[in-house]
Amino acid sequence: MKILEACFLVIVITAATVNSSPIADHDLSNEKNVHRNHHRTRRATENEYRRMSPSDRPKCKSGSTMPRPPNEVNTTSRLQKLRALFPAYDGIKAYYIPTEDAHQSEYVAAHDERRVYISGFSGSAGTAVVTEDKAALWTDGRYFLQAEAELDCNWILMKQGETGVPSSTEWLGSLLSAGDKVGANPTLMPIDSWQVIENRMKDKSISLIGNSTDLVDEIWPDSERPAFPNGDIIILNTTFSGKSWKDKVTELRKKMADKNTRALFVTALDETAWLFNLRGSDIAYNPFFISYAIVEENNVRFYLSNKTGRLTPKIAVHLSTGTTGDCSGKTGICVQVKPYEDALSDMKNLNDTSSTKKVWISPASSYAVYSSIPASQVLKERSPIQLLKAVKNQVERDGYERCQIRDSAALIEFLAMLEKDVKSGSKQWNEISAASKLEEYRRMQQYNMGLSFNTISAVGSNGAVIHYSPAPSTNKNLTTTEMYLLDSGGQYLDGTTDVTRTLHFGTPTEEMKQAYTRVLMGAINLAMMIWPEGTYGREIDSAARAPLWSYGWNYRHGTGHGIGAFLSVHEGPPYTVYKAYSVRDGPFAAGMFLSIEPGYYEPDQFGVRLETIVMVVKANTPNNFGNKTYLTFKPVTLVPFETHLIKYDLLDDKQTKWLNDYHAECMEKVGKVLQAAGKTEAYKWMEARVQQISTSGQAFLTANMLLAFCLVVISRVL
Ligand SMILES: *[C@@H]1O[C@H](CO)[C@@H](O)[C@H](O)[C@H]1NC(C)=O
Ligand SMILES: *[C@@H]1O[C@H](CO)[C@@H](O)[C@H](O)[C@H]1NC(C)=O
Ligand SMILES: *[C@@H]1O[C@H](CO)[C@@H](O)[C@H](O)[C@H]1NC(C)=O
Ligand SMILES: *[C@@H]1O[C@H](CO)[C@@H](O)[C@H](O)[C@H]1NC(C)=O
Ligand SMILES: *[C@@H]1O[C@H](CO)[C@@H](O)[C@H](O)[C@H]1NC(C)=O
Ligand SMILES: *[C@@H]1O[C@H](CO)[C@@H](O)[C@H](O)[C@H]1NC(C)=O
Ligand SMILES: *[C@@H]1O[C@H](CO)[C@@H](O)[C@H](O)[C@H]1NC(C)=O
Ligand SMILES: [Mn+2]
Repeated sequence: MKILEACFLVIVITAATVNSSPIADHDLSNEKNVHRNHHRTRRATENEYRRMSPSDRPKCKSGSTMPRPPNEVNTTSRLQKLRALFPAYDGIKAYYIPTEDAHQSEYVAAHDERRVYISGFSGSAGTAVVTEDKAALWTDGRYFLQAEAELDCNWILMKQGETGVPSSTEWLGSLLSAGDKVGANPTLMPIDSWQVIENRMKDKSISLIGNSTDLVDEIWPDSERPAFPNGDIIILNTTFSGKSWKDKVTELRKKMADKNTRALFVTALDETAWLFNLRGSDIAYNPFFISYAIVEENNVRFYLSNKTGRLTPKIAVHLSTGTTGDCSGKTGICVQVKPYEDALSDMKNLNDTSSTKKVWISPASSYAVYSSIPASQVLKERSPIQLLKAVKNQVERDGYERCQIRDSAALIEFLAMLEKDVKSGSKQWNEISAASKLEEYRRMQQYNMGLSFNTISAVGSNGAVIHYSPAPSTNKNLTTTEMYLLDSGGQYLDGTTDVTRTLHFGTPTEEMKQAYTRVLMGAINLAMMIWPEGTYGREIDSAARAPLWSYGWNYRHGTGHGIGAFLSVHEGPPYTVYKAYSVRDGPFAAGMFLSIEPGYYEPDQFGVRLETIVMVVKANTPNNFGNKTYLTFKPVTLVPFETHLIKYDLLDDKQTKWLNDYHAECMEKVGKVLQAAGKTEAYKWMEARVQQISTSGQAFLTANMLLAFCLVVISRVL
């Protein structure tokens, strides 16, 4: 349920950077401008904020006879219990409940779904604020309908981005008085969010305070709360990771020395998994284990729960640690394993006023981590692991290409079978049954470790809902008249995949072909792009949009995201998001992998998205102005496009050549595998799609035919 739009970080990024998230920092400057320019209207607005009430919502109006949706959650007693804790919590008047876990993970374990528990709203983005007599939930446009249904009539639904909707601090400002206190768990709130809320409320003399007790944890009975995950942990062999954890620690220490730091505090779960060459199963679709790490000049500490004894003797050997995890009597590099709960107190102990060296933390750390030691001792900068992880080593690159071939083969085999059934009508498929069958095909592949996100399997109008994920209530049958958008991916020991293809099993309309072709042209344009090193994704994103823009079309999501090596399907840097300036961005570098996924969505009719994973490689240019390396992309996802959806006459020669080369490579690498495995149907499906097109497309053929006709006529005349 959390993973609804797993594949849509790109949209989340856009939403977080462009839309007004209630607590995002970019919002702050907007708010200042609003205050300066519209000072006179401010009082009236504040009164309106104060009067906002759950009865503004249709089903909650007094006398409403609308039936209560079955997914609505009665939160009356939960809210009562929460409010009862306010007096002991230094007399706070309101409490923030964010979506995040302590590691700022994209997806959180069920155990950490505090905002879902308190509000009943189960979407992946939102912030709840509870005062002594009101409760409000902020979420963005993807979730208005879902929130309206799930929130009971204790809640005000704050529709972010709609006019007249206050930010959380504006709302609190209208309700509270000078000297009042607002509480939040500093372990769950990112540094920026905390500081933005704190600064905005300063004007009103309202303070934000933290307390090591989480109020939702206090009221959530163990009997109702999913347990702390404690999933199994496996060792990732260097035949897949390409580098031992010891070498990674050595590299990190060099980066730490360059920045004059004495310790690195590691918060992100994909970073601890990468660092120790371990993979877990605490979070759906992500091979992570809930943990922290501290790397210092002379020791390495690793914090995680061992309640289920998952730290096996094998892992102790892998980490060169004693079975007690304490490194005593060990010579050489060893990982000290400590209880998860000790991480923040150990961070506090890094406070060393005598040292000139700082402690390196990521800007994505929680405010609790940041405030553990004096700000003067903190270097708040992108974790050095981010870049080391994003630039894959040679072993990872090779593994990546191999897993993409297997994954492409699985998808092709599935699509060949699906098309045959849908066209012949011999078997009825729907969005859900198709997604689960595809999962079976993936799971049969070597090294498969499950899916990398919840499959987006969308027929017709469902494809136009960007965050769509099939559910029994919306499930549609596959037909020969509607488009089918399929966005899916797998986890493999040697890599992570994410691929989208859009299909039509009958005769598509002109508009469908126009949309498909323009999206394809955009994908090809970006894939062919050559740029000097140092370029950011946002600077070349428009190449993918140009064929849509020229037709007055566009799409409301980013064009690409980095992807992990048996880690998260979304990782940064790099990101390719037009106009989005995010601290998480970084320039493209050779050896990074990312998606290229433009789309077009015709509301209530269909959606088109084409997503291919590419590797950043050195380009062959005649010059290298500025002594720079010039870079380009090499596709590694190898699934052919739909020939009958392409209007070849729209493609220029270079685009056609790219398509021809791509299809030849699909045949060469995946076709071969299918043929060798005797998968005749799948091989034939491919063959029908990889026909080489002459470089001026249909137009060229027509001209040739005309010329031939003329020659015949002329020769007859002569
Ligand atoms: C919600 O639960 C409370 C008791 O906790 C009950 O009094 C109330 O009637 C319930 N509300 C609805 C709408 O069912
Ligand atoms: C934190 O809040 C809880 C719950 O209100 C309270 O019991 C506890 O004493 C508070 N702790 C501190 C250090 O104020
Ligand atoms: C790693 O893989 C190599 C080659 O397959 C194998 O020989 C070795 O035993 C593996 N190591 C571990 C710890 O599994
Ligand atoms: C983890 O738990 C197992 C089983 O209880 C135990 O044998 C092992 O020593 C523990 N490891 C650490 C590092 O605590
Ligand atoms: C850090 O240590 C100094 C000196 O021991 C102390 O005065 C200060 O309060 C500590 N800071 C924090 C945030 O714990
Ligand atoms: C989907 O197909 C099933 C099985 O043929 C059929 O029972 C059902 O009515 C179809 N649903 C729709 C919405 O057409
Ligand atoms: C580029 O590199 C060449 C050879 O290393 C050097 O001679 C030249 O000065 C450099 N040019 C610039 C602009 O740095
Ligand atoms: Mn993607």
